Amino acid sequence: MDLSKSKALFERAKNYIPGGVNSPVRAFKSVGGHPIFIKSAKGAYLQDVNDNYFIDLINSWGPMILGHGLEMIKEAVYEAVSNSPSYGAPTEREVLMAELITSMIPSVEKVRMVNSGTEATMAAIRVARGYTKREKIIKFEGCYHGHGDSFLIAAGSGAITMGEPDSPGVTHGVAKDTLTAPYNDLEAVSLIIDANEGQIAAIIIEPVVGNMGCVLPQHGFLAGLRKLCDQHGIVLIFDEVMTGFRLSKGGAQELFDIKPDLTTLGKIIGGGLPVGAYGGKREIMDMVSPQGPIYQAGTLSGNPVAMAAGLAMLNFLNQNPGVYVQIQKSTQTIVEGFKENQKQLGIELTINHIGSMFTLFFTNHQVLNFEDAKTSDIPKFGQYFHQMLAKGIYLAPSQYESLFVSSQIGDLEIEKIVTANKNSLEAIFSS
Ligand code: HOZ
Repeated sequence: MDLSKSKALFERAKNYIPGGVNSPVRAFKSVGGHPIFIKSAKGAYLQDVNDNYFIDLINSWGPMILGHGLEMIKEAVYEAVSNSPSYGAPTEREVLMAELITSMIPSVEKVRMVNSGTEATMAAIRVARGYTKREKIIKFEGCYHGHGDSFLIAAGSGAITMGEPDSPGVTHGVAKDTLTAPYNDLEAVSLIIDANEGQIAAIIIEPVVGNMGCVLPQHGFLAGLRKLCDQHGIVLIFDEVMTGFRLSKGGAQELFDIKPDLTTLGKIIGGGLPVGAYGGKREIMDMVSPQGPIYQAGTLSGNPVAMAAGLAMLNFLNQNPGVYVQIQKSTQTIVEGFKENQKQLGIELTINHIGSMFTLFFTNHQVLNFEDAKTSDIPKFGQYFHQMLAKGIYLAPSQYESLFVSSQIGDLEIEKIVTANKNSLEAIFSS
């Protein structure tokens, strides 16, 4: 496969962009080689600058749930942009968006639009702190909530693979207010709360983790957190930047039937454009400026073009729940195919899977938390990644990420993915 143009672009980029990329995971550092530069995408396929085609199993880290190049998104964007791309003043689309989000996620009674998931999580903990008048937060090892200072403690995603889960530049003062517990360990959370009675403002969690690979909450874990938060007056924040509108119309919280106090959203609500949002209980959200004293603002928040794309996406998902059934079925078929491949090859690897998210871990250990995820054989994952890439399948370039299936992945693509998986595993494990 000719990747020469990507290689050349990466060399140029490294002169002017730190590490040659605008987000670390993309640099392929943990799998080796150089990133693939994309020039276009349609349906289930990405086209790179050398005109290679790849079946996309990242889908912009989640939001392209309906695949790429959708006419309805393009039309919405063209229509919005034909006026002015930004006013810095309220528009009707923001009202429509707030009405839609609150109707699809009932725990969100009021919502504030921002520009990314990172902004959403940073604002959510500020609001939780202002509301409770407490300073500490609890997060989970291997969970990633964007690059806000408070979250770069035992952080997942690129922070793991770049070897900096506790980033330099985060002050001791900030770090001491972030307490961490292992995912799926209710007892550890309870002990932390007891040791810091009356000081915990919020527990923030990915209700289904995407950022240490896909990791599922064990039965009773989320309900247990809800109970602990109620008992101790702690704000429960679900970071649904990846799972919102993906695992179901109402996100992971609908699937597991747990209502958080605050929810953070991102990616998908911009239909691929840069958007985030945070929202939740009226009583808490009414603390946000200008209604309340907790300050948070942004000129591009609720941007008309992003709102137009997001409205097209969310309206479609709201009116077509069959999409969820379809992508879950496709993902199930892929996962079953992978399991069958392993059986035939006599290999035992762990696959975590829920809805249209899944991760193949290069370990036979069950993966319930970050320590488990770290038992994965990372060099083997790197080999697998490149085997799959050479066969035209574009995976997340890190073991510690989830894969995302879109509705454009049909029988033909499923067959290609499953066959590529078999041939890739065979090549790795027979050498
Ligand atoms: N942190 C994102 C996934 N967990 C990756 C973002 C990107 O590189 O686009």
